Amino acid sequence: MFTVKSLLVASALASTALAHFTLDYPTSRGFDDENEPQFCGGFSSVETRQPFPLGQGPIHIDSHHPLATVVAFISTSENPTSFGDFNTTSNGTSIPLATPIFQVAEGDSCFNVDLGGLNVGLSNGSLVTLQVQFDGGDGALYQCTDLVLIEGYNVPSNETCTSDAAHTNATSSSSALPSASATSSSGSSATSSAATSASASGSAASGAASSAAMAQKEVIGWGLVGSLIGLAGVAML
Ligand SMILES: *[C@@H]1O[C@H](CO)[C@@H](O)[C@H](O)[C@H]1NC(C)=O
Ligand SMILES: *[C@@H]1O[C@H](CO)[C@@H](O)[C@H](O)[C@H]1NC(C)=O
Ligand SMILES: *[C@@H]1O[C@H](CO)[C@@H](O)[C@H](O)[C@H]1NC(C)=O
Ligand SMILES: *[C@@H]1O[C@H](CO)[C@@H](O)[C@H](O)[C@H]1NC(C)=O
Ligand SMILES: *[C@@H]1O[C@H](CO)[C@@H](O)[C@H](O)[C@H]1NC(C)=O
Ligand SMILES: [Cu+2]
Repeated sequence: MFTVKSLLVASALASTALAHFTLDYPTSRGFDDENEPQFCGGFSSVETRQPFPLGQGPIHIDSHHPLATVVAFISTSENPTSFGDFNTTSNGTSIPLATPIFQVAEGDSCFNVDLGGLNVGLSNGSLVTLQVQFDGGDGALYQCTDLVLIEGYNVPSNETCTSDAAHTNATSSSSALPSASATSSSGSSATSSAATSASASGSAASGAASSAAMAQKEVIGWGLVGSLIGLAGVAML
């Protein structure tokens, strides 16, 4: 029994190790480490919309990986259900990425977006969903937050970026668009915009992206092993 208990503990630890990154401001729809590779981190419904500046506003994330590649993009759909909804508006206008592709170190990072400046017709009161794509070497992960854009909205003063990671550590310009792979709504094939744009710009991030795909399978494998160990434990108890 002692061995089984050890295995159960090991399985719990393996799951905890998947706590890849969190979106801390604006508040995320939700966080579930196992589902973070999926569209919107597995949270597919719109949550309470938070006020957010129509002009420059800050986004806070917390990375649990030594080095990660990050990009943010928005949907102007009131209920986005696919990566394609983050690519074009309802009338077919392309939506630029909300940030350059950039890198962050482990821990808290802050970066600014200027959603009104994307020139996709946003104005005071516009409803958008912002999605952050993060790749720390074990595959692309996602978090979403639902916003209502307010002209002149003042964010809480402690949320203002003291250093803007998106512009300090950019590996590409922000003119790239979410790419073809963004059609898929499955997490694994949706390494999407960041990976494609990064390789187009010749960045080292592309290598990271392909090794990330393999690493992601490894993570899924560990999840299965964990579940099997868990089942075995239950059966023996
Ligand atoms: C589509 O919508 C955008 C934003 O509202 C607007 O600027 C653009 O002119 C529209 N384009 C067409 C083809 O209707
Ligand atoms: C923006 O909209 C809010 C309500 O949605 C309103 O209270 C505010 O006055 C508007 N601001 C401007 C500059 O129009
Ligand atoms: C700002 O303050 C709020 C409320 O005290 C807190 O929940 C949040 O974590 C703080 N944000 C930062 C970036 O420290
Ligand atoms: C930029 O990336 C480096 C690691 O490449 C990291 O140490 C640094 O903190 C990052 N800067 C910001 C503002 O996140
Ligand atoms: C995204 O927009 C670009 C540019 O308009 C287009 O080439 C691409 O096919 C679109 N991808 C999706 C998934 O809609
Ligand atoms: Cu991770």
